[in-house]
Amino acid sequence: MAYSYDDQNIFARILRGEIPNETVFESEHVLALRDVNPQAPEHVLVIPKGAYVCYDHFATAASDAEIIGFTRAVGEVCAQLGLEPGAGGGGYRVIANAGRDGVQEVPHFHLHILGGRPLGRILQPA
Ligand code: DGP
Repeated sequence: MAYSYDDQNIFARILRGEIPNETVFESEHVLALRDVNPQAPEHVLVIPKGAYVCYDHFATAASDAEIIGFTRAVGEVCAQLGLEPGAGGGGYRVIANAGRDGVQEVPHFHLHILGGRPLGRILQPA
């Protein structure tokens, strides 16, 4: 799938240092930051530094190093926030919105990590 990437999107601007953010983790390929409009006590966005529009774009076009780095970053963030159920945390939910039906607002791939309270069912009935 060919995607065109808008380099003026808000996360591209954050990655260029044009807009401040509350960083919780950073590595060669990844930035994790607190969501500006948190939906739970813990709400962190994990974004690749590369120019990928959504998850399927990242999954098909990113290098192995980027994909591994991204996946490891999710683990690091969960540990840092104390959410890991296997380590006594309450658990969490990971969400990736994509496109129109997924109600993706920012066209730079990101995972939401949410936790810190019971999150309810994943979807409401249509
Ligand atoms: P979505 O594209 O619908 O998966 O969600 C985009 C999220 O990005 C939304 O939860 C709010 C967050 N967001 C939007 N603008 C900013 C910003 O300038 N800074 C931060 N930290 N988060 C933002």
